[in-house]
Amino acid sequence: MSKAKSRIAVALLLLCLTAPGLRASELLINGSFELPVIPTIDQEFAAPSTDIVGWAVTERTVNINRTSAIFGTAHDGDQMLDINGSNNGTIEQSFATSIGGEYLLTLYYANNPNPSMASPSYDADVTLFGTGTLYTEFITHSGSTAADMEWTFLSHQFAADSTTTTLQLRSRMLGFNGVVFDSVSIVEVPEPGALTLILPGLVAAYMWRRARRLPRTTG
Ligand SMILES: [Ca+2]
Ligand SMILES: [Ca+2]
Repeated sequence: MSKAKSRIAVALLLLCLTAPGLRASELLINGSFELPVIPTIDQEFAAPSTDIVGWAVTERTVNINRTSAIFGTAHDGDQMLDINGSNNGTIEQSFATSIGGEYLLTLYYANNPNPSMASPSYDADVTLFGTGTLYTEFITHSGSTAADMEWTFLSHQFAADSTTTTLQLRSRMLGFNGVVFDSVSIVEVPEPGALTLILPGLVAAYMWRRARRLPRTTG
């Protein structure tokens, strides 16, 4: 392969690795609820508050709980969200979307295992708003203990219908303990068209590697 062709192959490879739409970059800020670092094992945030980085508490109260013998183990990092502070809270985050673009929401949920003020089960809504309601899921969880949170996975792919989409987590019950959330993520799903564009680059890179390897094995 000539030097010029090699250079083109390298350029195509770099394009493959950096092409927008192929890398699943995170659209949410602080989906693991690690910020702010709370000074004790739990802290309450009352509406209206934007003290939980990236999020807005819009109704009543929520807690951030830290991994501990009372609150169990966060799914990721050291902190998690209890959607009930001392009562039923709501928290939201808006993010930029492209109209018609496909996105994937993933999160883990459990329930606050604190035996004090325990309920038989814990209820909350997970909702996505665009121009209207794009998705809403009523979730219920029970059985979490500090030793085993029994984190449950939720995922949902959706098409955005506006330039801003809002994720809302909302408690559906009174009380000090609620559904706990962690590892909340939204990423753009690559369009099939992006892969078609990128395929020739991958082929060129493969051919270039082969061409470089062949002289060594034969010579
Ligand atoms: Ca976390
Ligand atoms: Ca609480």
